[in-house]
Amino acid sequence: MELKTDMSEVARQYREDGFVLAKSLFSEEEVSTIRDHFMALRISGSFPGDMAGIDAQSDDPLVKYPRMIHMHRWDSMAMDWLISDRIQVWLRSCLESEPLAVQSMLYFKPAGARGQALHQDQHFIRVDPGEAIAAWMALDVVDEQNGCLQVVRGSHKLPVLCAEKADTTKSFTDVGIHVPEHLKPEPVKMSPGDVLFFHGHMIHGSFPNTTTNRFRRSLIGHYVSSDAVKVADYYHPVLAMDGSEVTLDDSPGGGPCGTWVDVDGRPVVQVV
Ligand SMILES: O=C(O)CCC(=O)C(=O)O
Repeated sequence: MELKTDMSEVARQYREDGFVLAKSLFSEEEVSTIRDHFMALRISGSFPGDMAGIDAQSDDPLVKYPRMIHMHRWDSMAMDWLISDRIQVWLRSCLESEPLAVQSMLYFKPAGARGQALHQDQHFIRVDPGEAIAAWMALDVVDEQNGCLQVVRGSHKLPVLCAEKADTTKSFTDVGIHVPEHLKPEPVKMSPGDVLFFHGHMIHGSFPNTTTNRFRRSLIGHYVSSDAVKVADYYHPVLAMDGSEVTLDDSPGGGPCGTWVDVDGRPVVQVV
């Protein structure tokens, strides 16, 4: 008997925790086609945006397998996935409105690769008004050993926090945010074809891939809600879910951000 997902429960969980997991949204066969396609592309040469955030002087496995960015602008498989019906259904339930697509990415994260410091996507996307959301699909079994996604449950209720210098021995990006002791990141173990949907304010990132022989590949889409008027320049052109372009204004970077302050012995965020 086919078990139907209760989409009102999906919406409730997303609002409560800032993320929700869609198990087996794509089949093993679909995932293996996507994985083979992007591995072949990666091995074939370089693409715009390849080395973003990576120190090319280091002997880093990510220099050999840098992430791909905005592939949907030149690759139909990426576009098909980004605006696929199954992704749309979950996005609509989480956002409770129509989504607009702003980015695709593919992380290869080979054995030994650094992770990405904890951050909030809204720091980069700057959607205004409205909210950002990510769809993060595992292309391998992902666990703590190969550097699965780490999420801070409930942190989507925080404002955008001020970026600080990240530890670049563990992160390929050099900015991250400080997370106080009481907000522990938790690992999200996933199987190929599972998709994690998470809020643009939710603190997330990943730790290094400490295995010697396993990739941690993931296909990622970023979206904003259709009440958006502005997004950061980098995310244009913005697409409706039928692939047509939607005109939004540029959102300036460097808006207000929050820092942790101590109030009566409790850490709280103060926006400056
Ligand atoms: O996959 C990762 O390690 C981080 C991905 C991420 O930060 C994102 O998709 O926004």
